[in-house]
Amino acid sequence: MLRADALEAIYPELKERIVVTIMGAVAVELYMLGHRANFFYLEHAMGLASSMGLGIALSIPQEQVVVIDGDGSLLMNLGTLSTLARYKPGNLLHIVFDNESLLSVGGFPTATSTGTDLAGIARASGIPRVIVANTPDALKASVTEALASQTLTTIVSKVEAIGPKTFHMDLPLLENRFQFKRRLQEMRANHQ
Ligand SMILES: Cc1ncc(C[n+]2csc(CCOP(=O)(O)OP(=O)(O)O)c2C)c(N)n1
Ligand SMILES: [Mg+2]
Repeated sequence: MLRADALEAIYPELKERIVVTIMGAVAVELYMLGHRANFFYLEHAMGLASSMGLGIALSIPQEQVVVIDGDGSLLMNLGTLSTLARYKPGNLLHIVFDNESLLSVGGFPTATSTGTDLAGIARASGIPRVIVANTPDALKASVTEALASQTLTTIVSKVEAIGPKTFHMDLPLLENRFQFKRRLQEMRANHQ
């Protein structure tokens, strides 16, 4: 499946939720579907979108947080799975798009192209719900189920190593950062 199609299928579930993505192709694909102040595209800090999502999920337990990760990014920070599993926030959904490639920097193959199984690593790390969803419909159903389950879930979706034609986003990092921070503050205030 194309990741752009997968994102389109789940966009209605993402729209109102706190979303943290890795940098590069997937950030642009989500941005092109419609930017929201509750979306943050984590540039530079490769591998740490799930760590940031964990911190937000723990500090705003009334809101659901969705992390959009990549195979290369997750492989760089595998310890995040054991940390997520240790704290198990029920309001966190971790989606990993596995294109077996460092697509955003030219398409070098990652270890998932030679057999590393990220869903298996997530299970062995203690993530309570781990789902593999390889079609847009299956992903949409898994996302809906995961959000309803109130249980920490990692969904791994194999996607083609195809990205957007342009990586241009008319949204500087700092603008996104301040906009997102203000939105989180509003969300927290709504629960006080
Ligand atoms: C510490 C660090 N190393 C390398 C990079 C360069 N870099 C940016 S995106 C990326 C690839 C990310 O791969 P993946 O998570 O699989 O996402 P994809 O590009 O395939 O969507 C790399 C290597 C970086 N930004 N930071
Ligand atoms: Mg990748």
